[in-house]
Amino acid sequence: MNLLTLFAIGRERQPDKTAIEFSDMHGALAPQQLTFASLHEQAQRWAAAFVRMGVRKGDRVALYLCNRPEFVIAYLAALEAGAVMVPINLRYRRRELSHILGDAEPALLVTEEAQVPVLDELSVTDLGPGTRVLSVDRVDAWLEGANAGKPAESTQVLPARAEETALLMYTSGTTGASKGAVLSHNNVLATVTGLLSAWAWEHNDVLLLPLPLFHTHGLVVGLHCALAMGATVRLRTGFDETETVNILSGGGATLFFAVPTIYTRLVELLAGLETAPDFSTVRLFCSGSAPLPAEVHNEFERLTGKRILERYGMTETGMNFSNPYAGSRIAGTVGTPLPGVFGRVVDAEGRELPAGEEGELLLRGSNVFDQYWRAPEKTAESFVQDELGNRWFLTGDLARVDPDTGYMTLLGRRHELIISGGLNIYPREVEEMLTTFPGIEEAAVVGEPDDVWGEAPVAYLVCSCAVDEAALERYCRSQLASFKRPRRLRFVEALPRNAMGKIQKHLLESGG
Ligand code: MCA
Ligand code: AMP
Repeated sequence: MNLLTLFAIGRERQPDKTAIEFSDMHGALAPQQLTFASLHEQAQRWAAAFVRMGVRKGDRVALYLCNRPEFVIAYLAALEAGAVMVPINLRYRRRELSHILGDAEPALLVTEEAQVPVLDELSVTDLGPGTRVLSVDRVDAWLEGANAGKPAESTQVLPARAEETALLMYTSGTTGASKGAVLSHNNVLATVTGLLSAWAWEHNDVLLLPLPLFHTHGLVVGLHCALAMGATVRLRTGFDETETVNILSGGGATLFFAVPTIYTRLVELLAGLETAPDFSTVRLFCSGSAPLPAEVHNEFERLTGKRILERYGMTETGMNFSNPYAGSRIAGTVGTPLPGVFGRVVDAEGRELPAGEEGELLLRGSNVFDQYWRAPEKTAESFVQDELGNRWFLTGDLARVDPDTGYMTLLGRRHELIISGGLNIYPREVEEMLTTFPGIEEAAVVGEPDDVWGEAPVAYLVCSCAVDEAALERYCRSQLASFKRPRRLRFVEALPRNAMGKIQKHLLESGG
């Protein structure tokens, strides 16, 4: 079994049903509807072209695309061609792109016309000599070119085995540069099959999906489950409050998956309406990727009568814990392990702690990745073996299991990760970038609570001369994805350090 065989089960149930209903909230792309059969047929044509262009089994095919049907076609085509798909965050700019492309060395980079200005900034070295760039907006031209005069049998590819790699997903690294999590078909299948049963997916489900397909949440939790079940995805290029409320109250979706920031924004909108919209046809609202504040959880229920199901996952592991579909969903918790996932909370010495005590969460299960791409040392640091020889992944998340309910609460992170609107920011990366700006000698970036984004990065700067804030802002925008840009700058004489010279960030976080 591989991902394509799982998707075939969904497709063959009702090939003429709508797989993807797409509309672009920005109005730049035309609305589209694709049936399962036509999605499959196009993916096969694209796959044949990919193979004829030289994509071989195990090669990487990177996607730098917004949410649109062509993302799904290109992804399925990459799998059909036996390749590994590398999704890239669309907000990434030259420095971030250059790192990922240099590390993944894709044979193909599939993109769209709207991204050409960003890609134009890349040099040949950024891109790598072996990477060919294709725009989905010029698909006819390259399909024709690739297929001209080549025999059809040259495109036959052996189906991927379960242990072969399906996805290379980049996740922010504690050391600044992001690292690629290597996910096998098996890893992803484990998450998908676990969720299909845990959340009682049905083939007549309709999922409204505003989340980007370049992250696990949109791609695996959303798209994969729908394809496997033969359910329809209403794919959006982003989140629009009003359209969301209209679709959900108009019987247009049975499922809605989002990050806490989206629920915060929905609550704000709903609280201002004179009459509460009727969401009775939506059977499940899910939240994940960052902590859902209990206040938003409860307020959403008060306004809609619907209790959000909160779950917990990671790029490296797919989904791990979930509140129950049938049963009590407790605010501030992520519930219990999904089928086949094992969790253990340990102290600093790695000893397992009893329920009720706080420690780092370790995970194992078929869903857990095997290694970071081309980074054996980082891989080795990220796993420990127990007395029985089981390999546990160190999540870096601090957790406690309630001794009465057995539900887990996430308490924070061992590393300094900031999560803004469901997107990860590693302070070290921002700090390193800031100190390349003339006049900035030292920088410390910390997360501060933010009503909408959950957390926002704030930079404390030690400067040798006056710094032009507007110029610094422009510089940040050119060097970093915009969500990583510090939202506030605080100029200080010196950063607080301990006797070892290490910056004491907790003093900055408390405003000291
Ligand atoms: C957009 N902006 C942000 C963020 N998103 N700033 C901080 N944090 C953010 N997350 C800024 C832009 O830079 C821009 O700033 C301004 O907001 C408007 O941008 P726009 O694109 O219009 O924003 P939006 O469409 O309203 O986006 C908000 C969003 C989005 C829908 C909440 O951030 C989003 O899709 N977040 C979810 C990402 C996700 O799927 N995460 C899962 C990964 P300016 O105007 O200054 O330029 S984690 C995961 O997959 C794990 C496994 C898991 O458990 O799920
Ligand atoms: P990523 O590296 O993008 O895969 O993000 C994974 C991280 O998001 C996890 O290690 C958690 O810290 C965080 N996360 C995901 N879901 C939740 C949740 N429901 N509550 C709190 N944190 C979460």
